[in-house]
Amino acid sequence: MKTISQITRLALIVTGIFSMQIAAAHITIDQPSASAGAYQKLTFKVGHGCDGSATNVIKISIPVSVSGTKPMPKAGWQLTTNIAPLTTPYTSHGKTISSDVREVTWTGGPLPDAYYDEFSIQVKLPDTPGKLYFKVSQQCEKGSLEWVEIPQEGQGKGSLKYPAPSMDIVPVNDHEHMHQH
Ligand SMILES: [Cu+2]
Repeated sequence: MKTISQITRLALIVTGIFSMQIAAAHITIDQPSASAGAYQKLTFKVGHGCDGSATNVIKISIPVSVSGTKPMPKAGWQLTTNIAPLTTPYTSHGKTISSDVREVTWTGGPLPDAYYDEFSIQVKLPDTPGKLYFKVSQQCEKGSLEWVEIPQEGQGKGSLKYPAPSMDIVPVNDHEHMHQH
């Protein structure tokens, strides 16, 4: 016969496992690392809604060090971009580029909490190696989640409730070496 306290303990364990799964299902980038300066596809994985509510808007902020962003259209979602002038224009294919995409928004769905989906962009990554963060706003039929937290020096990502999706920009040679195995 189970006592009340045993049942409570079991419930706590189940809740613990469940919240671990939630933590593992944040919005993340599928590509953990890529070479500096590379033209790279980045896939943002949306693992859950807002506290059970279906997702109907995903908005990605593009860091200033990232250029030439091209979002991938998705069936059932309306795609919009926010283009802003650049403080430092650059040259691409012999043309001067003086403005760039700073925000990409997919509106539609809705993507039920029980399902999973992916949103992709193609970008030119920064030439400087380091950690790269993309702030994402997830809006749902009920409520919203702002994936904007950036860990402090030495702070683990796991301690953040709503970490901004991140990736590592590695020196070109390191990355080529990694893929030779
Ligand atoms: Cu999560």
